[in-house]
Amino acid sequence: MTTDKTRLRIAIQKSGRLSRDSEKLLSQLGVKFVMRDNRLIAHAENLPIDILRVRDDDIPALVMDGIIDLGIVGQNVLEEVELERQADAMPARYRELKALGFGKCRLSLAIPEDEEFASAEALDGKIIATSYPRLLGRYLAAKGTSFKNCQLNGSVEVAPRAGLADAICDLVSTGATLEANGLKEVEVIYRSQATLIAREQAFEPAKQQLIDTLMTRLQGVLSARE
Ligand code: PRT
Ligand code: ZN
Repeated sequence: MTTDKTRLRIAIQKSGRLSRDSEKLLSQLGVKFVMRDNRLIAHAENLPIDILRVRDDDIPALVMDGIIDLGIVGQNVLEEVELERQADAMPARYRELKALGFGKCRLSLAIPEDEEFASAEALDGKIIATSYPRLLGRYLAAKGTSFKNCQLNGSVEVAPRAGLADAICDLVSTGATLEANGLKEVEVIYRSQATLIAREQAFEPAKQQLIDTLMTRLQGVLSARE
């Protein structure tokens, strides 16, 4: 299956914490589609829309490069990629159309539960394991502090016990993962939820009209939830 450029392309997470809510939201916006297990692309049956299912980490760059028109992604991933691309002088612009109210979590500093926490500044020069070194770096830099990066894209919570890091900076929702690993949350550095983004470049009139229709419906869906 291929996708044609005149159709509106929307990227969502293929399989993960945002997938079900993203698919549900598209249905609520009146987009009719059938997701076949492993397919990358689903063509909407009733509108000129193609849905692309990819890793969440790939969504920001696809939108920033203008390859995809719209994307649904966590603000945490979006801003981390934005900072990374800015540092690499790559296209990093997009429009945030609407925060969606699901996928809520916080990015927090956590340390072994038997250790005292004075302040984020007291972590200066310590090794911190994280998948979000740029968000963490920005937060600490604003406090005049720096850290040694231990980049892990999974199993971040085991790093202190494994002797790899002094602290971690990871996503938290219930706190159960931290607790199970003998860690305590000491400072929230960023709050996140899923958000709808659009590429920066203007759309041709037909696509823009379709987006306007979807946005009007989205307002309705979000206010009905309140
Ligand atoms: O395969 P792909 O790359 O697409 O998926 P992924 O494994 O990178 O991402 P996924 O599906 O785990 O998360 C997608 C997005 O969901 C994240 O980028 C966040 O925006 C959002 N989200 C919301 C979360 C959580 N809540 C969350 N709790 N992402 C991850 N977690 C993890 C966290 O990393 C930790 O391991 O859940 C654990 C903590 O949960 P609690 O409940 O024990 O505190
Ligand atoms: Zn991912």
